[in-house]
Amino acid sequence: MANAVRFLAMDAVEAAKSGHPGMPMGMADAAAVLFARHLNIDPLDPQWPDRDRFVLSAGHGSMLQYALHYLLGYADMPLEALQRFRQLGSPTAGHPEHGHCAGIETTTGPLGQGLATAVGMALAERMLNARFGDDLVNHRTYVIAGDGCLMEGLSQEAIDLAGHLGLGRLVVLWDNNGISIDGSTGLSTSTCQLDRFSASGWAVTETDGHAPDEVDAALEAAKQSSRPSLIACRTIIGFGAPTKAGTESVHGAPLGAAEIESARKKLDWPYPPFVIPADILAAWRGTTERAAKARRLWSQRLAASDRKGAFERACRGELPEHFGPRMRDLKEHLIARAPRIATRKASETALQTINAALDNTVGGSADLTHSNLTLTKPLTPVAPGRFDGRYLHYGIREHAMAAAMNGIALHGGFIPYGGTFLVFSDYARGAIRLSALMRQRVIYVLTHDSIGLGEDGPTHQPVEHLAALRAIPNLNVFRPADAVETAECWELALGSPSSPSVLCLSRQNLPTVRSEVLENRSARGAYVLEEADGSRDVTLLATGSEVEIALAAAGVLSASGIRAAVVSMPCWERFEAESADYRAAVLGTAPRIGIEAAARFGWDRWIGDGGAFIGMQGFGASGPAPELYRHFQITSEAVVAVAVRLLEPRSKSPTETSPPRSLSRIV
Ligand SMILES: Cc1ncc(C[n+]2csc(CCOP(=O)(O)OP(=O)(O)O)c2C)c(N)n1
Ligand SMILES: [Mg+2]
Repeated sequence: MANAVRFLAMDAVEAAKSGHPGMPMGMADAAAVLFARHLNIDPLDPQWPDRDRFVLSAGHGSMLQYALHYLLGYADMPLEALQRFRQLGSPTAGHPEHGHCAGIETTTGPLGQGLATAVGMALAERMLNARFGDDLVNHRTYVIAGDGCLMEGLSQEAIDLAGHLGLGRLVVLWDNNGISIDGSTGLSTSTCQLDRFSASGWAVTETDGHAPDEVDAALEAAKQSSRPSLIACRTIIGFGAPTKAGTESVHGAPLGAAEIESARKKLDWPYPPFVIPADILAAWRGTTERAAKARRLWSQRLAASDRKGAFERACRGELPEHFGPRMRDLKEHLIARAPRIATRKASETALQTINAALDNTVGGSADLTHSNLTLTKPLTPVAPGRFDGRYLHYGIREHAMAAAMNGIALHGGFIPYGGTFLVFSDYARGAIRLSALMRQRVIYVLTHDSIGLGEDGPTHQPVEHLAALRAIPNLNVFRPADAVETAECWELALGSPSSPSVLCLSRQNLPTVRSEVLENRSARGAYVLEEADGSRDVTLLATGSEVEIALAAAGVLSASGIRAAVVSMPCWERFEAESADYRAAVLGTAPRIGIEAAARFGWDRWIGDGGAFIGMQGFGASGPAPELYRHFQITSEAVVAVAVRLLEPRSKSPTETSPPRSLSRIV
């Protein structure tokens, strides 16, 4: 049965003239034991909520999983899909892509991500179990990770977190083949992985990955463990390839016809490419009966359960009907009070309503709870053995927090949100990118969003981060201007089931700029907050904390007879999705000035020709926030001066039109 996996992998990579045969060939024996004897998945119902989760963290070995899916009989994995491995439009993408075919629980390929995502899945399983009990939620999360996954720094964060929380239903099979792309892993590591996992509280065992009974026994033992388990499987990469096995040459290139022919002789596999003998295929298909039976029993328990409705609602992840009205009440309350508060504080206020109205939000922070203001009533912390909580102290592990949130969202049952400083989104970026690629509802609460954080200085002041996040497709980057917009943006983030969101929030206080709550105005991404009195001379475009500056500048300009409109742009992505007519009406035809305490990158899309930008040209500095705004000339005075210059008659000579010295850095 393992040889069936091996030859399908060899043949598919050969047909594609591209791919990674070594890992599937090396791990075929261990994976066959896992899939045939342990993993509870039913190809006839791939979405069964109580299925075991399988994560191929070593995503380059994708043919291992595709071959297994064909052998198990997944309807969307016919032989033709293997024959079209890595071809455009085929479900057999180069690396496993969530959503391309059933049973791919998460997208993998960036090494280490699968392992950290699986931690989130294992956590979600325990949390859902704490709510619905063993009858409805009682499954495991299995990972196959390679040397590369374990070398990545992300793995340390993930291992530490899983060990601390005691995620006993997480089982990692390590493809311990001692080879990566450059050659022996000895070129770059001498860590004892067993000691490393053990030090973080994992149960560890070593097996011969080509001895099915040893792997079987280790998996059996892992099921009994209350700690997460590492099963080191000593394997030979490219097992069965006569001349190339055990070397880096089988990692990521077709073996070639001659080597495959010799492998057929060596492993006594006298069948043509892509042909699996009927008895072996039948044996594989027969293995699914174990899980199918478990699923049938589970369905009976669900049907008889008085929690059926609640469980199905949790799995659907829909927002309850009372959510909209409660948010509306909150916004009306905010408008009546018009608080002058930081948007991080406004986010906390919104979360008080959200976390009370919804029972499936799971908050957290990477050790910045009191800065991100992410913890509200009625959330209590999740802790070892205490999975009924709804708040995660992720520790100083931004990347694992983001990956774990992906895992929680993918698992289902919860809506995860987690906080850190915006500047440290870089530390989580690999996983944020996957949230977007996988279209998961993960919400990032990123506070301290500009030089407005003040004294902590340039290491903590994001400059290029808004641009970098806006560059990620399918990621909504929100930067609300006040408490009302913050509530609106939270509502939009929660109401986007197939997009992750980033909320960029200020540390410093901001006035309430909105005075009505007729509709969620942030929903269109940008809108005219204050129209000019008559036809516009200039349009001021701003986000977040700089909307206040734009409004002040518009006031001064209008007093001197220059008609300025102010456009608040809390979410560029949503604005981009609006009709061209709407965008044109909002942006207007007058010269435009973009104002944002960040890099200019991306702003020219909105400013167009003949406009100007006021923001950051380089890194920030340490000092009180108001002084920094003056130092970097992100002030209403600067906006006014630039507007005046823009509106000067074009006929003047170049020297006359050049800006005053003090403003030349800005324009
Ligand atoms: C984050 C990241 N860095 C680099 C790569 C490129 N890459 C793909 S596989 C691989 C080597 C992985 O070694 P190992 O996990 O031991 O896989 P094996 O060669 O044993 O199949 C590398 C560097 C990647 N996919 N992800
Ligand atoms: Mg390896």
